[in-house]
Amino acid sequence: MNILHQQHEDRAIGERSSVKDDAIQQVRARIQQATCVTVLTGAGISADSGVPTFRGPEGLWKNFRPEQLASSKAFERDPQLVWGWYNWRRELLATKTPNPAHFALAEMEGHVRNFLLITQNVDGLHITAGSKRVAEIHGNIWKVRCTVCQQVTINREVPLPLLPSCSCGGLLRPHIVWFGETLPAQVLEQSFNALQECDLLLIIGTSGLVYPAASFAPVAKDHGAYVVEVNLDPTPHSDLVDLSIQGRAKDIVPQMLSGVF
Ligand code: BV8
Ligand code: ZN
Repeated sequence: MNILHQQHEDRAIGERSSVKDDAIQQVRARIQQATCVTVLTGAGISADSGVPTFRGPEGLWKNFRPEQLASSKAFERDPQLVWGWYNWRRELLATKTPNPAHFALAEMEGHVRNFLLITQNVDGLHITAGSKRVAEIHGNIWKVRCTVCQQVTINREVPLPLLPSCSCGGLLRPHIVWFGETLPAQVLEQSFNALQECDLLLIIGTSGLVYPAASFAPVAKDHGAYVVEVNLDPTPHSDLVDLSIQGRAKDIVPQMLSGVF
């Protein structure tokens, strides 16, 4: 790389980082002004904790299409295979801890009167980081539900028996929303209210491909919210949002909140 090109490259990097710094400064100002903040997170926020994302290179679905495992049809067909997969993820997650992005959001919650963190993640890391006002719209991998009496219990046993059963004798399943299953009405209503009322929506680490979560940003935008996206790669939302900041959540999110409160 010749000197000129190097200088040009440095200038571009310099320019890019100054653009990013300006963007982060703008978000800080928006957070300071905001009275109602909603946050939407996806697998990307947990990537920096070593949790594989769904569509990333080490993505969970690398070998399996989502429908093959995360669906009631797959569970009816072969509950042992589905439980084998969820046990593998539970063992992996049992060794993972929240990263600075999770902690920054838990910190932020303490300073904003109207706040809701909507997550697509089932890893429970937001709650572990101290977030309280959380809507886990796709469920939680540490909860199980009986397919007979529908009782929901928290179970952090690792590993679980391959076909875990309930006290009533019924087969347990992960208390998770599978593809083709509707989201619980309560968290959907809570989420849509927060999207319609917020004056700032932060979208962090999601590819924006899975519905209904993929429809949330337009709802907030249509109700006048300022929408900011933080993601490693561009997404279908990047043209819709007011500000799209590319980078790692563990770096960008704490910067967005530093010095604000
Ligand atoms: C339903 C639990 C009623 C399981 C999950 C409309 C149009 C088309 C299809 C549909 C539609 N409506 C419904 C559907 C069908 C389906 C759907 O959306 N299919 C998709 C594939 C097209 N939706 C459903 O089935 C939903 N139910 O709608 O019921 C109904 C039913 C039938 C028909 C009509 C209506 C249920 C969806 C929920 C399924 N369960 N999870 C489990 O976890 O085991 S979804 C699961 O996948 C996750 O929870 C998450 O939602 C999604 C993965 O997306 P992301 O989290 O965004 O992760 P991904 O890897 O894709 O992206 C990570 C991003 O992070 C990347 O952009 C990357 O660049 C970035 N990143 C990486 N590292 C970092 C980073 N960013 C920052 N920092 C880093 N370090
Ligand atoms: Zn039962």
